[in-house]
Amino acid sequence: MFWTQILLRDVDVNWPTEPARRRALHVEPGSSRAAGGMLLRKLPGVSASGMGLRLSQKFVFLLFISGLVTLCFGALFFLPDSVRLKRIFLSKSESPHPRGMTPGRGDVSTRLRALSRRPSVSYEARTAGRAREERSRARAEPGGRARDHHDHHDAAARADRDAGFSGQSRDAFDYGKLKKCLFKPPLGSDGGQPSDPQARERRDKVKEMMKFAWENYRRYAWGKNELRPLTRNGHIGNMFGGLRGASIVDSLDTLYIMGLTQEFEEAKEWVENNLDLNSNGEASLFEVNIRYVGGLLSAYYLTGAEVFKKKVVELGEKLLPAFNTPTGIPRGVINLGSGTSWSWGWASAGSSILAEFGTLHLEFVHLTELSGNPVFTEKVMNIRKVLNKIEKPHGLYPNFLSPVSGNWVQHHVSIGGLGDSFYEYLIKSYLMSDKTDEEAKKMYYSAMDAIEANLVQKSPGGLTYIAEWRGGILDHKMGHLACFSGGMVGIGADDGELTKRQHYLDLAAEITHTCHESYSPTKLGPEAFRFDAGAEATATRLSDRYYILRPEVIESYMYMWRLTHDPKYRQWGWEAVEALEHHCRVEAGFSGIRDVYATTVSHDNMQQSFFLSETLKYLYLLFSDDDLLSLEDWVFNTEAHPLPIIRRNCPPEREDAEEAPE
Ligand code: DMJ
Repeated sequence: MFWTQILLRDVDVNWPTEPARRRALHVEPGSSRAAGGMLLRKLPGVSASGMGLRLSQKFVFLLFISGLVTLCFGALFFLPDSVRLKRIFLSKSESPHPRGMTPGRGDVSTRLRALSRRPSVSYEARTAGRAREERSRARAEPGGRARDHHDHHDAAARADRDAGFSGQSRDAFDYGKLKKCLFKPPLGSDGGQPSDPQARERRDKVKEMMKFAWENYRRYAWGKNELRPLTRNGHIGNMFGGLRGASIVDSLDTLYIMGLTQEFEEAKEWVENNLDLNSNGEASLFEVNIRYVGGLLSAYYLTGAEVFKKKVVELGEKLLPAFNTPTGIPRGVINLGSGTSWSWGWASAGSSILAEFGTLHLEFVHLTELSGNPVFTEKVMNIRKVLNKIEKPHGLYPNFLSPVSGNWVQHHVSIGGLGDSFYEYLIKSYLMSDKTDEEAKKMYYSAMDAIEANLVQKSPGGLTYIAEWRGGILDHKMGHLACFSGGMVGIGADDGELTKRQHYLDLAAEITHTCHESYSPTKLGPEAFRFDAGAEATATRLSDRYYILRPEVIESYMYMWRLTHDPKYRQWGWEAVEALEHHCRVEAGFSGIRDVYATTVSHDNMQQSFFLSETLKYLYLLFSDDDLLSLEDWVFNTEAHPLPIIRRNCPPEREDAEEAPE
């Protein structure tokens, strides 16, 4: 029965609830699943010998018998390699999935690989031949690989998927074409050096901060995930499933764009020789994706160094088993060694978190780009499908969803923690697709309508904020995390309805202003601030007063600067630099602080990897010219790793151009 269930599940990635699954195993007239159910039935009026039957009855009986034989024979193809019968029917050189029987979505081959984790050499060798054959067939088709977003991977990609990708030689991703089709060189005409002398000086200061943070990490915590700057040692934690070097991978692109060449080379060498992906711990799918997958992707796109591509595709494959749920909505935690996945213990009723499964899209689409393997894009497109199917209360997306039933588990809505980057990835998916992903666009602007109608509020003091929603009741609180939304609403302004563009830009500016207001008196902001009981963007609970070097407010300054060139954003960014220097810089690195309102500072002894990846990068970009990682060419993932906009065709003016010069 087990393999029958696999076969049935394979047909429909949106596998229904447990009772529905049980129902589906019984006969449904006209259903392709009926054969299994027929076995359980007696044909009325048929004697055991089959004698004395009417012609039509004989015909039905014969049809049934031949169907049964075909089914049994077909089933042999899905049995594991070691099953003896299969060896009788298949010669050694044949693929276990002959052409025409290649599993479709849901991908049995992936599933079986996930169970055994290591595909046998003979399996890879067998399928690689087919992959080559299909690739050449695909190339011969008119339009070749670059036809369009949805079908360009076609047969070649399907075959490659079955063969497994990492470590194999395959048609190279056309890195030269990517570079050629950028409007601007990634590092700008002069590394983004600003002409304004004050901005130049401030940018140099940020670079010095990065160098200081990096050197201390290197000295005291090299190879560990994060630096503990007070105790001068490394922190590993339990978010990355045994993976190490989170600060290294998160820093690669920051070091590169800042021109810290020697540091970048060291980091690259570490990735090459020491980033061991064969770890066996429990990882957060979300964190590994945004930091490791995002960091490696950016490093590849900026430098073209193959090592990053190879590592990132290999890592991406290890994340796939998390999607093996009845709905295809991934669970939050995955063991990178065994592929077993489960939900966070704290997530109600085994649910998955909106901000986690909704923050995979950009990276997974790029994994498909680099590997040619459509499975990554299929997985995230299926998440969309599930989300589009279910009813949304007042058009809002609650934060908890069951990966089993595909239903919301609790009606808590937030643009801050648990929800945040889901919304961010909708608009960024649209932008990253070169504005072709209309579905993402539609989802983003409808979500914005619902957020504006239900969550956006004005405080008595005139501050605009985005409240949280608990089953219809507003909680007048905004988290530091929610402050990314100033930038998000800003970058989405241009593609909104014509009549709403200015409104979006104003809203973005108002949110950013509110978040800046929360940054007093130390000029660093609390984890959460409130707008009730007389509070105006202040933390009223002791437990909300900490600051862990988070980037979101500065991120919004950076986007608003690029969109408006209003000098106040650079000024606010500089205030943050001074505050970081004053309150967070210690002898051996930067540390978060426990209370942003306290006059005597208390450090939390942690230099978060996102401080190097995001906070310092956004500050550096804020004081740089706009052509450094131009928004015309790049979209930042939620960990500030730049990913290129995917252009199916070069802009006409770049068609015959040389590669964008450095
Ligand atoms: C980062 O890892 C990412 O920005 C994520 O989206 C939210 N939390 C941290 C920074 O605060």
